Amino acid sequence: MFLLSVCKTQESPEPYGPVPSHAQMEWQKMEFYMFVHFGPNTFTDREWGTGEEDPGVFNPTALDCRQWASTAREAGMKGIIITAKHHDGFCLWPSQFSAHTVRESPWKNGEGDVLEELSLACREYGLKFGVYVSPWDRNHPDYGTVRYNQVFAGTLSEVLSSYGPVFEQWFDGACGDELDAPYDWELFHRTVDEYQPGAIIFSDIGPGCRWVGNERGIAGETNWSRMDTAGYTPGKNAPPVETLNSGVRNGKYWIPAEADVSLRSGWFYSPSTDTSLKTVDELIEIYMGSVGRNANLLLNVPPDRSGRISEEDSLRLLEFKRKREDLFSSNLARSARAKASSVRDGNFRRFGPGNVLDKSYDTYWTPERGTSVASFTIKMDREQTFSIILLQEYIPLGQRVARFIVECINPSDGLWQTIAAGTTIGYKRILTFSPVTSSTIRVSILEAGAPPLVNNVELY
Ligand code: FUL
Repeated sequence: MFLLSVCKTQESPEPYGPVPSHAQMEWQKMEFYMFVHFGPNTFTDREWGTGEEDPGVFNPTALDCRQWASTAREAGMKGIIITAKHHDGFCLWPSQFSAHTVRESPWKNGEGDVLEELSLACREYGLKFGVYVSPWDRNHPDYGTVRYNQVFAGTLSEVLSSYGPVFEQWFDGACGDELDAPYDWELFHRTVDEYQPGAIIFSDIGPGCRWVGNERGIAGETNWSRMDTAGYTPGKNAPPVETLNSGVRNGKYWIPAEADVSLRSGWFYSPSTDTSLKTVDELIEIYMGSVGRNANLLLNVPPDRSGRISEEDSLRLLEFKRKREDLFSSNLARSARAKASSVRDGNFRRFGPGNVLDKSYDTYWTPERGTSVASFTIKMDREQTFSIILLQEYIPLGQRVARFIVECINPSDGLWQTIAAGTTIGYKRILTFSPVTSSTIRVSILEAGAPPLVNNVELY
C-alpha cells in the first residue's frame, strides 16, 4: 500500500492533446537560425527569376560558406537553411535532374557545389544544415506535367541524400502558375521522410512546422503550436493568415510556428537594399515577436555578389546579439525562492515551484491534480527593478495555458499590482512592460486546458 502511494505521487501528468515529436522538440530548442537566399537572383536584382536567366550570371568571385557559418555562429544562430533551388529552378548543386545548375555556370569552371561547401562549413561550426527546395520551377521543361512530380521527388532525394543530416526541409507555397498537374505533396513528404526521417518539414500546414502567416517575423500574441490541416494544401489553398499566425487552440496536430523575415528589404541581395538593413531595435522587436511568442525565428541574411555576407550585415547581426546579451544577462529571479498555490500530490521535489527557478528544462511546477487555475510566487531577497518576464511551459506534455497574469507587490502600498497579462505561453513567452521595482512577483494561470506545467521563469 505504502509503495503504491509512493508510486502514485511520482506519476507524471498525462499528456494533453497532441505533443511534439523528439525532432520537433530539438527543433524548438534551436529558437534562432539563418535563412540564406542565394542564386542567379543575387546577380540580377530580382526576387523571382524567370528561369530564363543565363547560368553565366551566377559567378560569385569569392564565395565563402565558412564565412556565412562563422557569421551565423557569432550571431548566436543554431543553423542555416539555404535556397538550394528557388522558383527560377537554378540548382546550387550539380543536379542530374536539371540542366540549369552550378555545373552550367562559370563559377569554379562548373565544378562547384554550394550545398557541399555549406554543409561542410555548418558541420565545422557546429550548426545544423537545412534546405529550401522550391516545387515551383520556372525553368524545368517537365514543370506543370504529371512527370514533374517524379522529377521533383528525384531532385529532393538527391539533395537529401548527399550532404549529411538535414534538420529542416523548407517547402515554399508560392506559385505564380496555373498547374495542369497538382503537386503530389504526399510523395514529396514521403521522400523527405525516407531520406531524412529526422528533418522537420516546413510548409503552410507543416507537418513539422508551419509558416507564421507573414514575412515580418511576427507571431500572434496568442500562438498555439496546434493546427487543423484538413481541407488545406500549401500555397493558394493554405489556411487564413490569421490562423497561421495564432494556431488553433484545440487543433488536432502539433505544428509549431516558424517566423521568417529578411534583414534587408528583399530576400535576395541587391545593391539597392544596401541601405535597408533592419535596425537593432527592429530586430529586438522581431525577436520578442517570434521567439518571445512561442515561434522560432528564421532570419534571412543574403550573401552579396562576391558570395560573402557583407560587413554591414555581419556587424548588424553582432550588434543584435550584443543587445540580446545585455537584455538577458542577469536573471534577477535566479536566487529567488518560490511558493505555489498548490503542488501535485504535495510532491514538492518532483512538482514543486522551485522547479521554475532551476536550470533544468525537464523539471516543472504543476498544481494539484484537476486544478487548472493556479499560481506561483517568486520572492527575491531584496527589491529589484525589472521590465521583462520570460516564461516557459513544459511542452513535451502538450500546450495548456490559455490566459495568465503577472503581478508584483508594489512596495509603496504593499498591494498586488498587475504588470503584464497574456494568453498562450508555449515553449517560450517573453513579456515586456514599463520598469517596476519589487521583491515579489506572482504568476497566475487563469485558464488552461489541463493543469499547467511551468518549467521556467526569468526576470530582467
Ligand atoms: C516566398 C518566396 O516566394 C520568396 O521568394 C521567398 O523565398 C520567401 C521566403 O518565400 O514565398
